[in-house]
Amino acid sequence: MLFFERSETGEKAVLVHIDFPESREREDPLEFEMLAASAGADPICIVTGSRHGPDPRYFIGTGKVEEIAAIVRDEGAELVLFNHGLSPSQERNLEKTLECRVLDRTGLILDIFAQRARTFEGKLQVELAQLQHLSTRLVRGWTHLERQKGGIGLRGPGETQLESDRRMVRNRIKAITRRLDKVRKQRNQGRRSRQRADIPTLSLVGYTNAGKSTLFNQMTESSVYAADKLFATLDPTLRRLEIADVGPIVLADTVGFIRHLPHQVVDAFRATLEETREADLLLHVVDASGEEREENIVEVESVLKEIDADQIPRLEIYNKIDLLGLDPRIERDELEKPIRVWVSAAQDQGIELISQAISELLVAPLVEKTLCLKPCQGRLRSAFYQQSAVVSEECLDDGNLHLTIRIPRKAYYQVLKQLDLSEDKLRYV
Ligand SMILES: Nc1nc2c(ncn2[C@@H]2O[C@H](COP(=O)(O)OP(=O)(O)OP(=O)(O)O)[C@@H](O)[C@H]2O)c(=O)[nH]1
Ligand SMILES: [Mg+2]
Repeated sequence: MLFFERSETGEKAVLVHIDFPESREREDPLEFEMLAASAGADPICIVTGSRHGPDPRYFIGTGKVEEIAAIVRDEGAELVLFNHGLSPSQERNLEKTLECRVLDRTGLILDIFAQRARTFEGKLQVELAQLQHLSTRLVRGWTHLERQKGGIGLRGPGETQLESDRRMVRNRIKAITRRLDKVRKQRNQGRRSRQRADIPTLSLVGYTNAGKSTLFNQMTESSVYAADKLFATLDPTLRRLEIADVGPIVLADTVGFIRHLPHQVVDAFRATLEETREADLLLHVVDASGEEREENIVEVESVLKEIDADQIPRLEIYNKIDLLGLDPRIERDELEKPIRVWVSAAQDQGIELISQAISELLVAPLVEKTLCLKPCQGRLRSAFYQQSAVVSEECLDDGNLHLTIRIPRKAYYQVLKQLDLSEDKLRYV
């Protein structure tokens, strides 16, 4: 057990972290401390231990339960936080014995989400996830809600408080789901019109606290909430900006990833991830100074795979180089393609290199060709003129025409499609 220096602001909390040496999913006690602080709790100490597997009744052994109960009593703690998922009955048994509120890792993360959500959609999503988490905990014997005497009009004839609580939760879940569907439809329409306008969308992704929002601010010179807290951003925040040689793009800031994100939460944040899934380019922001750098990269990559975003081209942004004493630079592969940009978002170092790399990656490859057109292909000729794609033309004696064009690949294929032509029907010089 380890006592912390205290800030004495939030709710006094005892943290519990158990190591399961045989399990693959090992949580990090330091990250847990940051999570607790991000939720606004005031951690007074962390109780650690090691087990082969969780105890079915209390998750931890009875010896540990007594140890924690003593701390709760002596220190007047208001909250016990577990760095693990607890079953509803474990949570209930612990609350009864410790005589104190108990929150598991999912509950803790949801609480942070609830405090940070900014947009209507984000708030709805968090509430939904919280209700879903709560509904599994509304079972007989849940003492907090089982007040036998309910108010008039609060319950139907013969209905217990528990049943009416359940019904209320169910109805609320339905109502929120309906509203979310509506909000999502509207957002999809926004996305579709962006696609029609052919504006490339870039999404900042990365482990929580990597510096995505700070970078987003630097790139857009807007002020989005950035803070040294986990999950500072919850809603996809979109801004339009101009990139040289590319034109307008839409940049999206997204919620940070974290190891073992509880599944309810992943579902709840599908909207944020959907935005990512449809991006043209992902900027993967990495805290280059972080001790867990490699593990975090692997974690982010695996989440991207989970949401089917692993095929999207990637540019890595290694951030916080000021802490490593490095200079900003673009790192390239053997074909000179930018793969990684080293920057400091907070110190405004290397931001222009990011724009340069984006521009190199996004500028459409050009088609530069000379076509031999027959006199009957006048429509094709004028279509290229309409696109300002014609560099020169030369009339031949046989009535044919040599047309030299220079046009972005995408526009080239659009022209062919418009005229219902396939490439192999054309003659090149
Ligand atoms: N030293 C240093 N700190 C940085 C740099 N960029 C960001 N930070 C700090 O890192 C912390 C996290 O930054 P955010 O921009 O909120 O991180 P984020 O990735 O958006 O985090 P979430 O939204 O929580 O996922 C803040 O305290 C920033 O000031 C940098 O280049 N150097
Ligand atoms: Mg952020």
